[in-house]
Amino acid sequence: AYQPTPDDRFTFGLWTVANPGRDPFGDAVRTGYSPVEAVKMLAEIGAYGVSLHDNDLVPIDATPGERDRIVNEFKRALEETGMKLPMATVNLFTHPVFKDGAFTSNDPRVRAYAIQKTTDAIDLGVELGASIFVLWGGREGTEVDASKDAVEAMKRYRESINYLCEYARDRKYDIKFALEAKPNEPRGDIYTPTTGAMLGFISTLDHPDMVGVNPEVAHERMAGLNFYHAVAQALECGKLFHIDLNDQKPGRFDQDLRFGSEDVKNSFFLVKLLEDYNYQGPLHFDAHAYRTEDLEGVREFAKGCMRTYLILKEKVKRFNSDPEIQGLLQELKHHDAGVPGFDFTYTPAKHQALKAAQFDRDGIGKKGLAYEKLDQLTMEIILGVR
Ligand code: 3MF
Ligand code: MG
Ligand code: MG
Ligand code: MG
Repeated sequence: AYQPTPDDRFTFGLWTVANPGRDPFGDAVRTGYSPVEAVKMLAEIGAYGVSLHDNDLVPIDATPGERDRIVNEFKRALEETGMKLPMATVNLFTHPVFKDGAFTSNDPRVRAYAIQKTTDAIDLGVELGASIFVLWGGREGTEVDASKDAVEAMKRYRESINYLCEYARDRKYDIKFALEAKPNEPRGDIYTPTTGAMLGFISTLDHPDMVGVNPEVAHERMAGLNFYHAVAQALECGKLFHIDLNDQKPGRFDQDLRFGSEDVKNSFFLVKLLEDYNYQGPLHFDAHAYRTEDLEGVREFAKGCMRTYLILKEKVKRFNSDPEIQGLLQELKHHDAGVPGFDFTYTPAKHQALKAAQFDRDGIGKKGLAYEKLDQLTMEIILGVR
């Protein structure tokens, strides 16, 4: 049981299992999996596919000949294992040229280079079969607000995303963009810091239909937000194009912990949301193994991410078919009779009905809602005794 298969659509960033365990205070502790090794290992443990940044595969200074050799070798690994590559992205954060931003840099040469690098990365992604292109603006922000007009920065950001959409349309690429928000790290503050802020930004683009979001558990939780709520909003407006699954303690540096290893309850509601609403995109892990681990530990980490998702998926089934829980939820719906003549859409006549309605304010306010019981039953399902 809980053995993943490609039908489960689990994917991992190449950078996740390649992660060498470096941190701001310590050196690499392991040589992570190379791209070809990662594809083979992940295929063995039942994943569906992988994703990549351009430079996870092709070094930034590769010659065109080297690029083609590397890409062909990687394609062969995908073919041999049957692994897919549904998502690609671009690294606009490692090289010093991006130290003060990419699309929002004050320097037009940096902005132009960022667009050049991104369009090349889109070509690479499409060549490898990607239909989703993620953009995480890790360096799009500031420490020194005197240095950059934040209004101007939004305009530059919009101009760049509009350019990328035009490029994809001109090339007739079957690709959509997913914007990934993060409140801070590596910048002191990053622009459009939450999934909600991204959704607002998207509605100002030239081709909003081509652009959605890629929310990440750790990123919303760093800011103390409820990730389940953030994803629900994105899903409800048809913008959940992709998702980065991991885990995180609130208010800390970006920990990228194994999925479900920290906040089991929020993870449960996240899985419930994705399953109940039939999210069909990749279930993508953007996390890494603890710094204590060797390659065997990295493999255990990857297995654990998928296994926990499948366990929580089964818990969701239990929740959805538990007679006592469903009874409580049913009772909460008994108000559905509502108010005669009023259905929450405005017409002058319906508003007359609303104006005339009598509400038992005190009675409604007094009645308990039995949420203690509901939550305890939910916890007992999660804890495995129900
Ligand atoms: C950083 C991230 C990034 C993005 C990646 C995809 C390295 O916190 O989450 O992972 O997910 O760049 O766009
Ligand atoms: Mg992250
Ligand atoms: Mg990270
Ligand atoms: Mg991410």
